[in-house]
Amino acid sequence: MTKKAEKSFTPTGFVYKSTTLPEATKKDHKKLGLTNDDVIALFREMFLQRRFEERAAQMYQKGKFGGFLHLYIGQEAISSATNFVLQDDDDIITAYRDHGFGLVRGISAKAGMAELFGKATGCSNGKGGSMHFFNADRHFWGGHGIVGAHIPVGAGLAFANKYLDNGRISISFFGDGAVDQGALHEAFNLAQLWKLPAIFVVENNGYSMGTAVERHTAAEIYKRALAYDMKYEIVNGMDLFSMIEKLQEVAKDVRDNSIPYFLEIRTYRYKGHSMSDPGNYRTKEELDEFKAIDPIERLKTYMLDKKVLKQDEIDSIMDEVNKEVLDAIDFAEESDFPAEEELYKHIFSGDELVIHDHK
Ligand SMILES: Cc1ncc(C[n+]2csc(CCOP(=O)(O)OP(=O)(O)O)c2C)c(N)n1
Ligand SMILES: [Mg+2]
Repeated sequence: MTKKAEKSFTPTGFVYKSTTLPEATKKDHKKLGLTNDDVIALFREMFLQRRFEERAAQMYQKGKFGGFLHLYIGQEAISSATNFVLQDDDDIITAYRDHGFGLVRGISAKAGMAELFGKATGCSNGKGGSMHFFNADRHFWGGHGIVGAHIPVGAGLAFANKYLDNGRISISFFGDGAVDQGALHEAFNLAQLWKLPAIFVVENNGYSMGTAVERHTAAEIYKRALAYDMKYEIVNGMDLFSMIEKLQEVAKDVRDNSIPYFLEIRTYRYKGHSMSDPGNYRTKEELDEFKAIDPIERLKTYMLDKKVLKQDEIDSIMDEVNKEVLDAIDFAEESDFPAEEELYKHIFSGDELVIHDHK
């Protein structure tokens, strides 16, 4: 028998405990150690992720490429805060909603768009597609399609870092749909037993495909940490500064003390699960409530209030990003598909991937 959702996911009033957002931080960016230039760069980067995906969706609808396309729109504060706080050689791994992490971890808009188009100039040489962005140079280990299966890989990256005693940490992202997979529990158990320097992050966006979180999981998600005596926090993923503040604290603890940590990030995806999802399982009112706390719009308002930038300066950054993405589309269209013999490459280790740096 299915349990009928009492009401859907809202950011404000009480509906279901798992989906109540913690309050956004009221902190000034300078108190978090950010300069005005940092804030501007973070805004640009978040907007690049957004615009890249808006255009990718258009290209998909025009039939320029096929397969799956899962958009990260609404969740961009999480990838940007992560890349800002972590060291360049800390290891990041995520599931299939991976374009944002790829873009913040050094994959150019051109290499990303070409990958979506299946072209040889893409970040995975056109053979990975949307779900398999990857940039080993910047310690971004993908892009994984099987729900929960990459969580033990994230623990393994932390194990390697501990074994090599190199001071690096790993951070693994997964959706709320992954928390009841056995792989998560195996990874949590060993991570805590072996005190691995690993941050495990659930991006709780309220839904696993079309199933609301209160209909697919039996208890508050952060409580998974309690069974393993693991430290945990709940973070507001719709607010860049809340994310940065918490990650600074947690990354330091994990690095200094070699311990695992679990973060439940509460966030929202504005688009459907993938391009074929019309999103009939949620109301327009719910969507509007979350749009009112859009992390990018919120940052724009903050920059204007604090006089970090004026409106025309924000507009010119957005114009520049628009152009960067349009150029990426031209580049992807003009690039070639991989040659036939490429089919047999990169199946076993030893075949080096061609790294394209299309800035
Ligand atoms: C083991 C496994 N079971 C089922 C699927 C099909 N599937 C793909 S995405 C998805 C939903 C996952 O939702 P969530 O973890 O909340 O991530 P989100 O899409 O919200 O980012 C499912 C069930 C899969 N890819 N792997
Ligand atoms: Mg989800």
